[in-house]
Amino acid sequence: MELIEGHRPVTPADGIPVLDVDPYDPAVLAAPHDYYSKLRQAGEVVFIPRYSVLAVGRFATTHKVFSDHENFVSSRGVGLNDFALEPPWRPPSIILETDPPEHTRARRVMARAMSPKSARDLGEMFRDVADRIVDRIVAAGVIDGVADLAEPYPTQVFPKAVGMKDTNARYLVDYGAMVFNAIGPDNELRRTAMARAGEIVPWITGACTRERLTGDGLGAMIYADADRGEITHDEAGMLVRSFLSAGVDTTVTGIGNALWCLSQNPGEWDKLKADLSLARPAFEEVLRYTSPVHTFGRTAGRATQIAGFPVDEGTKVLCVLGAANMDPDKWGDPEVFRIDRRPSGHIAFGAGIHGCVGQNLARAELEALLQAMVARIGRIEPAGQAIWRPNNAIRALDRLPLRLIPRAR
Ligand code: OVV
Repeated sequence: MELIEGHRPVTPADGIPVLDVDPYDPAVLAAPHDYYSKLRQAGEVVFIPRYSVLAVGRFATTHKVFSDHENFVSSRGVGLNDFALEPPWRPPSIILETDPPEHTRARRVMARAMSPKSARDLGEMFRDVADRIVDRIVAAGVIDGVADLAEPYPTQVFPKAVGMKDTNARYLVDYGAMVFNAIGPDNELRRTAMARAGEIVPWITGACTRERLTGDGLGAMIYADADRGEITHDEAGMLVRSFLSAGVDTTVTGIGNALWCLSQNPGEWDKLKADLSLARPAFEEVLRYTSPVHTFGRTAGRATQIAGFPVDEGTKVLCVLGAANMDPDKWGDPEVFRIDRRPSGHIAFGAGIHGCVGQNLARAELEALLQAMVARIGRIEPAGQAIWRPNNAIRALDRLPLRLIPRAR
């Protein structure tokens, strides 16, 4: 049978609305909100003929499908390719692209490495690096929020946290772009990112070996679990690869998006300056408002249903997290960025057994950074046009010109 984007084409059940849109058109990826509202308005679940997939974007339904690991599996890939039909571009992740019971062991090991205590222990290092970088950008005055802050900070602190002996910020960011573009169709974005694979993948694979890791980082914790027999040593290497796949581009994006939100909403920045305890809630609102991971998929592992409509086994379902986090039925006024909204239950980190296992670290990184910024910056002003960097799974900025006005001391 002819496959579409590596999966079996489906015939949608009677009554499922058809949405004639290309969610992976760079123009849609750069400005997705019109697509998000059409998706939510069309129905509980829609059929997108261009890719022969179902898609969900209303909050309740997206949450339900995304966390229903029994009916909607991850082991067949969280992108358009069905790993049961075609081999994936790299050996599948043993945490992202697996189901229980295999998933459970890997998850336990990773959850321990990135526990709240682990995040607390890393706080001082995060603060030191944040202080140094923010000193530098305040002195510069006019900066690119992406090149001068969003990329340098995570690409310094995260390899340190993992315990990488040698690192390469560009490779880490570009590997992230490959991993996340690979979630989408075989389009220009994916092909351009993948063109770098020959150079980057061997470097990444090498960086995951025990010899290239210090004895005191998160990577060493994973290998120690292998020594104890909880996982194999090969699996430890695969989990270190997961750190490098999921830990860099996501936080780079979260930081860029946070700077964008705060520069566009000076009143919210003032609120944060007046009350630093809003640093964490502010980041949650950035996550809800911008959904750094905008879309991940699932595959119906058996015949099932969505909102009462029958769904065939093998159906790919796009879970549009960005649309769900902007659903007015859930949030009332989703278009308003309010740092004290406390949007508990947003699904920017996903939900259920696959919910982001690194979220404690992401929050700790952002808290340290926002603290360093509040201590030194009075105002953050746009200094030119913000430009988005389209990616099949991530909503990230490419350029963010900013003017930083130092805080009066
Ligand atoms: C893109 C992504 C997200 C989460 C986990 C992984 C990758 C992984 O490689 O495990």
